[in-house]
Amino acid sequence: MIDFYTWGTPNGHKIRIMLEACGLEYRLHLVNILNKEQFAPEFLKISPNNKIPAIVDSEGPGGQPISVFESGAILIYLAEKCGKYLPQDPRQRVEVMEWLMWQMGGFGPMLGQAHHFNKFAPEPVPYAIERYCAEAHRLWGVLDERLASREFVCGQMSIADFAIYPWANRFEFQKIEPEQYANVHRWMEHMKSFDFVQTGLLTPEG
Ligand SMILES: N[C@@H](CCC(=O)N[C@@H](CS)C(=O)NCC(=O)O)C(=O)O
Repeated sequence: MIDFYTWGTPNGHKIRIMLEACGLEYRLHLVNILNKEQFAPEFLKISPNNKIPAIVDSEGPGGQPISVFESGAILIYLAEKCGKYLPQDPRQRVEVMEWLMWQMGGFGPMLGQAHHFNKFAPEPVPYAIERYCAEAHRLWGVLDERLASREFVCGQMSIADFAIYPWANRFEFQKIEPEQYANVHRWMEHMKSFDFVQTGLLTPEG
């Protein structure tokens, strides 16, 4: 059994999509980050950076429990546990790692800033809005180019798709119209057609 600590945000959604895609049994624990529940001492024991998502797998390596924080690490852990969505072939595997790291290091953090300055900042900061909207467009352009010749980000469906999709799906917070990026738009429509993706996005946010 996997205890899954989450909230209704893109980083949480990506893990739920993976759990659903792999058919893993899990218990959902909502950590209300608006109420600062991520700072509770019990939660910090499994997620020392006070952020969702985190998991505790009662049947970790050697049959012993293990906790994992950081969504990229959780996706890799679950992919290795299930033997799915992370190819064994070294060249294919490195491609999935590249695009997972692209999401973890760029697409997520930069779009997170766009969300903040477009939706949540207490006052408008034009320089920041311009900077992060421009970066959002640049990143969507990179993804669009990548998807021009592929059905999924790395050919076959992988944890890279699960990591990237929930961020793309928040396009309105980024002032992006997906139709502007035809290949991303096609891929998003395809991703959305999977029941496990739909369920993965269900976690409430307040
Ligand atoms: N690099 C982390 C980022 C996680 C993250 O930013 N989580 C946000 C919600 S999407 C959070 O828990 N924020 C609460 C806080 O910063 O106090 C990951 O990918 O797991």
